[in-house]
Amino acid sequence: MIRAIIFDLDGVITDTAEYHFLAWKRLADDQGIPFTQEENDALRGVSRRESLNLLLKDRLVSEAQAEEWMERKNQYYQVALQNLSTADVIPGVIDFLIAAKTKGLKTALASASKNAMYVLEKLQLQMYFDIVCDGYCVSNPKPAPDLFVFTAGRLGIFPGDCVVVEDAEAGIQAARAAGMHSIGIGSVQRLKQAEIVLDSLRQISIEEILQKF
Ligand code: B16
Ligand code: MG
Repeated sequence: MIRAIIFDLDGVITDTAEYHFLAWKRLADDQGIPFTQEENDALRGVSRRESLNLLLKDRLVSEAQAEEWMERKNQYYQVALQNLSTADVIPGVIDFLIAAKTKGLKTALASASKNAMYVLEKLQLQMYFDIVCDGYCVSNPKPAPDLFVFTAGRLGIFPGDCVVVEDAEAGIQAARAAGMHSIGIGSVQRLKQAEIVLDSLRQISIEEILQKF
């Protein structure tokens, strides 16, 4: 029986993917590395380190350089985040969170981002989540199940009684590896491993989720 819904942040609650892209693009331009919007799609949901690896392809950089580049990208990203406001919450999300609470479900945020707390504050959504787990909570990023298993542990709920809402292929793989149910938000092609794929949380009710799982 479903007792908790675990939400990814970027791509599910808000769309900061464009800000991530612009920050990586600026870093790539600084360093003379070609990087396109299409290539950015592969960075969805993966950690900062893995994002850098994908951007570098087979280019080699020293560890010190990699650290400095990730830090610089993060500074560019954080400047962009200053513009974030309540208007950036994806439509339907707040109604869905309220409906989940009304049905007595636990709600958690589980994001790979180390900026998740700040983003949540800017969106003024902290009060809708029982707990928040971010990129500081575990060392093995998605597609490893660690973040979701950690989140279920903190909620005190069996993984099989959790539904994960994710926009990234790596996130759906992590949910499956954790033994959780999964709802993908986005293209069926990208999220074919999810049990349900939707364009928006407005397309499903909490009652339907409880019936389905
Ligand atoms: P940061 P999510 C992920 O957030 C983003 O989708 C991904 O593009 C980013 O690289 C990752 O967080 C790490 O973010 O650099 O802010 O720590 O989708 O798991 O909410
Ligand atoms: Mg995401």
